[in-house]
Amino acid sequence: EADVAIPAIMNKLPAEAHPLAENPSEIASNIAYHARYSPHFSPIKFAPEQAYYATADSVRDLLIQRWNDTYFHFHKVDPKQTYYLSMEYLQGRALINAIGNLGVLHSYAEALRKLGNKLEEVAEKEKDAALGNGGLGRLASCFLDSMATLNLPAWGYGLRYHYGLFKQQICGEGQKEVAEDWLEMLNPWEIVRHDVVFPVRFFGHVEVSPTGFRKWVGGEVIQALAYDVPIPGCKTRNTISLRLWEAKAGSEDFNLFQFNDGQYESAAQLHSKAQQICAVLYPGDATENGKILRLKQQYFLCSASLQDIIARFKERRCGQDQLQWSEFPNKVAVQMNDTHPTLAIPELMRILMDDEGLGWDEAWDITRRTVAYTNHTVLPEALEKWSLAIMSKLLPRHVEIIEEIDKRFMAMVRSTRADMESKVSSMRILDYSNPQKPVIRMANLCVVSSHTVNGVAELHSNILKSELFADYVSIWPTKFQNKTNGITSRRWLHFCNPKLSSIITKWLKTDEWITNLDLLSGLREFADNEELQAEWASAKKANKCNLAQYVSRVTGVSINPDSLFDIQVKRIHEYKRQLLNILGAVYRYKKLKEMSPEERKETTPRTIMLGGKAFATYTNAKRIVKLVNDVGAVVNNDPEVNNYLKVVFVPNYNVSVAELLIPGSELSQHISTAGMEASGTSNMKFALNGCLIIGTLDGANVEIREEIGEENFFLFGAKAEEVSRLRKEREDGLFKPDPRFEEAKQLIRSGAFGGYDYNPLLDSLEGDTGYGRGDYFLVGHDFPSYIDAQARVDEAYKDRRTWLKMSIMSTAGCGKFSSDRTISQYAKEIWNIEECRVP
Ligand code: NBG
Repeated sequence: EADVAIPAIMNKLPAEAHPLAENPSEIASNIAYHARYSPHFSPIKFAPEQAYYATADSVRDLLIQRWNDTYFHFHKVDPKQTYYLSMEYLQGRALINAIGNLGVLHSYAEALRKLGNKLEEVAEKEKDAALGNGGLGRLASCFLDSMATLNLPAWGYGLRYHYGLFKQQICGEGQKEVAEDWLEMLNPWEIVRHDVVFPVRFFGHVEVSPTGFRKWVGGEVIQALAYDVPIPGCKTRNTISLRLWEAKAGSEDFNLFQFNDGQYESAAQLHSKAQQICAVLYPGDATENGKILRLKQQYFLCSASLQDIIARFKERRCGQDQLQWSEFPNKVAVQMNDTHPTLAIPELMRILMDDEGLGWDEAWDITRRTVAYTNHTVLPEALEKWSLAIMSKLLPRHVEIIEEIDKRFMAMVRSTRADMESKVSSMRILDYSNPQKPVIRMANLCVVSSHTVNGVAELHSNILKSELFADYVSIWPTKFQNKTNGITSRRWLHFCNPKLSSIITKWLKTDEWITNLDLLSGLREFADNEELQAEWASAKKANKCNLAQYVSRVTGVSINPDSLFDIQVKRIHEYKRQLLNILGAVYRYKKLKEMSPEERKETTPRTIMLGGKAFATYTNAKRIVKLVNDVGAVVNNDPEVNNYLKVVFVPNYNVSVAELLIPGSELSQHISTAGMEASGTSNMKFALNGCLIIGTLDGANVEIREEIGEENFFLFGAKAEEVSRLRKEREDGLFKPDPRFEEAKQLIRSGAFGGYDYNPLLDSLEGDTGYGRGDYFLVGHDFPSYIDAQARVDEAYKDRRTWLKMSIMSTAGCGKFSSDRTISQYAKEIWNIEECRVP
């Protein structure tokens, strides 16, 4: 009772609204006001959950004011503006980030204290906005933070999924997926814009007028309704928008006659179709229905966003007699985050030609100058291909436009580059290699139609230029760029690791590093300093204890905060090689078992933590999750070794879990097969928090190692340029497995970790099974050098001072990996936009 009643202090405080309060007393009375008059709860409660909503409501007032100021300022100045189109955003929690960026974190903490609550406890009540799946979605969220902080006129567009991806539960069978209920309670961070609604058509047919004018008609029309999530910049008033579209049907689509006749389902048919569109991220696409739904989602995002962009372009030009469409690319930059928003290309063409009456050449010139494409993967199975048949059914007019782009592209190559005739069939957009089932290659459509194509780390961009897109490079040598990914230092150091953050501020004598991460290099001169090392170690220890508590709460496993915390968290995928990690853990277990008690005491105690979601239909990934859990169950309960080794699977990895894991980590694993991880961004987050990396020369690891120094990085494994030769050797039977690799596999096959049949999973590491390409990911080849690198880790950890120095050097070398750096490069080198700061 005591903690649910309104605390006396709240009755003493005037429950007045001071919407723009920034001092603790006014904030407290503002929170009290929202607790009483916001209608979400029965009135007398003020437990942390209600306190969270009242607090969020009060922060929202601040955000809305700044959002309005920003919108009007952009409207007045009318700068060129970027629109970032992404199917995914992994926003995580918003409260601490918002009050932190607004510069009122301490005032809010104080205000809540006055009201008898703790900010950390209140903040814990927020559910993660998990509208994404992995690095690509989190990158989009980091980018928004940087766009706002850099005062750039830039916005994000996405979809408002009701159930996100899924929530991962771990049970005896391994991973279980359940719907993510992040919207179950109200979401205080969104503002519904009932006046921003656009119609989006599906199916139907193309009508041709007597003058040859083409128009798409009929089919079903769903409404896109805008929800704005304000994104505050750090140390600025600028607050931009993440506009999320919700699908709905109108009252005119509700058949009252049928409903009263008892035909409830058919009466509200369109309403239920609308609901399907924003139900979940990446619905299963094994069936044709599933494919149509995914394509609907993609088109829904593109069409609604482009209509909105065009409406704004017109609004800012109202009063002008004639719209200068050629001005459009000077005012609008559209960035496609991977191929999911590719339909923005034919949609812009369609609107310009069919609705605005422009001719092909003019529409094409505008489109090409407007759109740019970021590639995030070279995995062939991840490069989207859509069946022409399905696309024709759902978007008949867009297929005409895509066919025309394809035709003109081929004609251009043939007329200007006769030498490339043999390449035309692989470069063109439509793929007729199976004439019964032609497909549209979305990446090819992006490359042909964009003014700029970029990769996300040096190595990845080079692979794009020399392999995946090599033929296009010979046609358009200047179209391809690199933009190495980055992360926001606000969320990924300053807010998630306040202890380390204060130490850094103290030693650098400024907190400027929060918006100028290069300043971290100033820590290098103190890397040997004993006092800094002691402070550094004590912050790490506190974060480890915090993490240990969490792990014990969610898994029941108690872990030793003095052991080496070794973490690998990311989506489960064979190329990311969680299997290498767990085989290494099994090998370590076996060696510990073989040791005498005295010998064991000489080893470095380890806690190996893994986490990540496996896609629901990806069998081997799910087997890996189960294997980690099964190995943990045996190792953690083995009294002979469990003081020296624990293996823990951390369930439901998401942004908030990352915010706990990363500050408490000492070693993290980024061990993908070289050439396969486009960049990785968690590698940057770990390194920034003083965690050392064991990794391959892949993705951004290469640049991280360059920046922090090779002596501070545990390197192993094949290099990207060796991979195809090694695969060939493997196919030719020339591969000789290391006995340690055989031992580890054998122990699993022997049933030491329970009765589940892991043979199919392990077989993927042998001959011609799994991917059908026998250990395609080269786990066997890299295993011995991985084990050797792990031995170097164990040794290094015993030398506390050297380890601390390496840890400080990691943080100090991470300046380059600020998303502020990445976004300023996009702004200058791709978007051509400039700062537009609210006065
Ligand atoms: C992912 C890559 C990561 C990369 C992120 C962000 C996709 C398709 N790609 O390596 O696998 O860090 O994108 O660029 O999700």
